[in-house]
Amino acid sequence: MRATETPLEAKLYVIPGSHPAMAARRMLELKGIPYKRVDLMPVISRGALKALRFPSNTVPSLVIEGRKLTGSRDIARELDRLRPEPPLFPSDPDERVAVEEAERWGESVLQPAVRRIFWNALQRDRAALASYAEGARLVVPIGLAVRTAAPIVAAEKRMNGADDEAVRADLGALPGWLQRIDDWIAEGVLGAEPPNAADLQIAASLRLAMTLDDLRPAIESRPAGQMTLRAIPDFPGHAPPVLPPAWIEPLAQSEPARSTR
Ligand SMILES: N[C@@H](CCC(=O)N[C@@H](CS)C(=O)NCC(=O)O)C(=O)O
Repeated sequence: MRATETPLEAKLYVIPGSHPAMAARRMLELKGIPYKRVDLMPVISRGALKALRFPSNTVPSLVIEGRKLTGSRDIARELDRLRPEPPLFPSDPDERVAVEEAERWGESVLQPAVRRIFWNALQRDRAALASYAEGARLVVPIGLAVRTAAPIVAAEKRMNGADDEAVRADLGALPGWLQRIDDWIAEGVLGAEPPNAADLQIAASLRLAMTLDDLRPAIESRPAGQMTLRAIPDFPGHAPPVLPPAWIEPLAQSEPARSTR
């Protein structure tokens, strides 16, 4: 915070391992806004946020200066309004349009796809769940939360449409999406320092994807993976390979080291 800036008070509601919630955390950190984090259990979070009268029942939800906001994109805009430096959006109108388009795509296409892949993978190996709650303060002990998580994981898989067919299609589309992100980096829409709102939106999803050993090799060595690690260096959680090898094949073929391009 600069000497002339008024202190801001913020409380951020998250679910451990939530990628859009991580995007919001990084926005607050980059702007130097201290915040209290409230960790919620998935599914149960919905009732809690509704009872707290947020505009919607998903995380990230934020209370700042007495205002209640839900959604990573709304939060980015409000934080830029309250604390303009460093900006999350470019001041040049054309550049802003490009960043907003990448941000919108990141939220509406990549974010739900990574969520589907995540819940499908975690249903195959629930033991990995505990690693995503590292450092979280839940109302029940983490061990107990994980041991009793089967209905929650099943509900997430159902609510997010994370069935095998959808996830296989997501994995088939992922190489093209990674190329699209690499292209945005080459064009300068993404990848500058400090990260903009689209960097954080997209990096949060790729960072969660990189906690899955099935996906990390295809992402980490590309410009998209490097941008991700710069924008979001730390993300709790790790899942060993669990997805059927045939599903990963399109991704393995797209790994730069094996590419013929
Ligand atoms: N697109 C919204 C979506 C947020 C969203 O769906 N968040 C998930 C966690 S990643 C959530 O709150 N899910 C409720 C639940 O898991 O019960 C955003 O970017 O803020």
